[in-house]
Amino acid sequence: MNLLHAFDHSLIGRRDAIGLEWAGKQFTFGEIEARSNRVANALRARGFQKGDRLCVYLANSVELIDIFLACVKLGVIFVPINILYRDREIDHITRDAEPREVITSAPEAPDDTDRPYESLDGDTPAAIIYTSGTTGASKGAILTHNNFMHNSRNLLSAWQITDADRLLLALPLFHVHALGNGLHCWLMSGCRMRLLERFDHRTAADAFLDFRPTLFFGVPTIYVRLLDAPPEIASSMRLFVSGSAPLPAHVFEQFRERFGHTILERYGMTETFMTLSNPYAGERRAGTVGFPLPGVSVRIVDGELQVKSPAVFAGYWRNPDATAAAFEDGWFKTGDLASVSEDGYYTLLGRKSDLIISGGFNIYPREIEEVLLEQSGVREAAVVGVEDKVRGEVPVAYIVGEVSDDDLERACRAQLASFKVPRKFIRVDAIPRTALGKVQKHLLAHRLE
Ligand code: MCA
Ligand code: AMP
Repeated sequence: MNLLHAFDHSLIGRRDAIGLEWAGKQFTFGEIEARSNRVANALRARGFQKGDRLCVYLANSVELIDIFLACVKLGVIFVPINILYRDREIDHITRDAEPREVITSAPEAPDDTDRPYESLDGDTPAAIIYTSGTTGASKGAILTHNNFMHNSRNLLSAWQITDADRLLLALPLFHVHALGNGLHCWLMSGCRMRLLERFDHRTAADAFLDFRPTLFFGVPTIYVRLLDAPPEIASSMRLFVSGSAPLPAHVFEQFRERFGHTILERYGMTETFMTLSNPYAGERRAGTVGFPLPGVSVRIVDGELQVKSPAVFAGYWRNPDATAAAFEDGWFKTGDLASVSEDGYYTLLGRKSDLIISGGFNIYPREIEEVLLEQSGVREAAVVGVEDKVRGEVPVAYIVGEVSDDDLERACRAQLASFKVPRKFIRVDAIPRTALGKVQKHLLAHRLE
C-alpha cells in the first residue's frame, strides 16, 4: 500500500466534497485529483521517473499541493526548500539532492487528466526534507510513504480527526509540521482545509472568524501572537495543537484563560515524525509532551530520548556515515534530553547540541558562525540563542575583530534566511574557551538588554 491508496479515501471517495479553500477559491477533492494528474502527466512528459528528485522552492499554494500529489503518483521524490533560504542554502540542497529539475514557479500542465499509474510500495521514498546539521550543512532526511502514513494515521486516531473537521493551515509546507501533520491529516481524513500562504498575526483573527475552523496546528510563536486576538476566534474550535518548540507554561495558561481551550502539546522531529503527544481525552499537562503515540517506542539513554517506530526515516540521503551515527542498536538518537514522570508524562529538558529554535525554525549556530568568519576583520565568532518573548529564542553573535555591524548584517542577510540573521552583534576581546579550545557558550551573556 502506498500513500495514494490512503488519499483515495478523499480524492476519489469524496470527489464532490469541497476539500480545499485557497486564495478565496474552493476546490473539490475531484478537482484536486484532476489538477495533480495534469501536473503528474506534465512531469512524466519532461522525463521524470520513479526515484527522480524534484526540488520545489514555492510558498504555500494550491500549486504546491498539486506538485506534491503529482510526485506521490509518479514515485518522484519531493524535495521542498524553505522559501526563506538564500543562494548559499539553496545551492547546498540542489547540489546534494541532484534533482532532475528545480521548480520556482507553478508549472504549465497539459489538459490530460488521467491518473498515471506507477507501481509503488510503502518503502518508496516520498520526500527528502533537509534538516539543519550540526556541521553547518543540512542533511536530507529520506521519508517514505510508510513513514508519512504511519504518522498521519496515528494523528487521526489520537486527535480524533474526521471528515467533519475544518483545518486552518498556516504553517509552511516545506517542513514536516505542515506537510506530514497538516496536509496528510487533511488528505487522509477528507476534511476541509483552508490553506494560508503564511501565518500573519495582523490578519490571523480574520481567517479564524471567516473560516470557522475546528482544528489548528501551530508553533509556540503563533500561540503567543494569538493571545492578542479576540476570544471569538476559538468559538468554532475543537482542538489547538502546538509543537516544533517548547510551549512556555505561562502561554499555555494564558491561552486557556482567554480562549477556554487547553492546547495539546506534542513532540516530533523530521527524522521521526510525531513521537510523543499529550492525550486528547485525558489531562493535557503544561510543560510536558505527554506519552508515546501508538506503535512508537521510546527510551532514555544517558538523558537522551531515543526512538524506534515505523515512522522513523530511512536514513540521510547519500550519507551513510551520518545515518550510522544517528542510530544506536536500531534506536534513533534524537539529541533531545528528556525525563519521564511516575505517571508516564515525558518532559523535554533541552538539546545535547546548541540548536536554537526561533519561531519554530531550527538554527545551528555553526552555520552563522561560518558566514561571519568569512568576513574580513572577523577573527572569532560565536553565536548563541537568547530568550525572546515572541520567538522563544533569537540568535545573537559575539565577535572578536574590527568590522562594522552594518557590514556583518548585510553579509548575513545576503547569505542566510532572515530568521538566522543575528539580532545583535556584540564585540568582545576574546571568546571564552576551555583548555582544549572548545567555546564555552554558557559563559557568554544569555539575555539581551
Ligand atoms: C517567517 N517569515 C516569513 C515566513 N515566516 N516570511 C515569509 N514567509 C513565511 N512563511 C519571516 C518574516 O519575513 C520576518 O523576517 C520574520 O520571519 C518574522 O516574521 P513575523 O511576521 O514577525 O512573524 P512572527 O509573528 O514572528 O511569526 C513567524 C512564524 C514563522 C509565522 C511563527 O516563524 C513560522 O511560520 N514558523 C513555523 C516554522 C515551522 O513550521 N517549523 C516546523 C519545523 P524579518 O525578521 O527579516 O522581518 S519542526 C518540524 O517540522 C518538526 C517535525 C516538528 O516537531 O514540528
Ligand atoms: P526539526 O529538526 O526541524 O524536525 O525539529 C525537531 C526539533 O524540534 C526536535 O528535535 C526538538 O528539539 C524540537 N521540538 C519539536 N517539538 C517540540 C516540543 N513540543 N517541545 C520542545 N521541542 C520540540
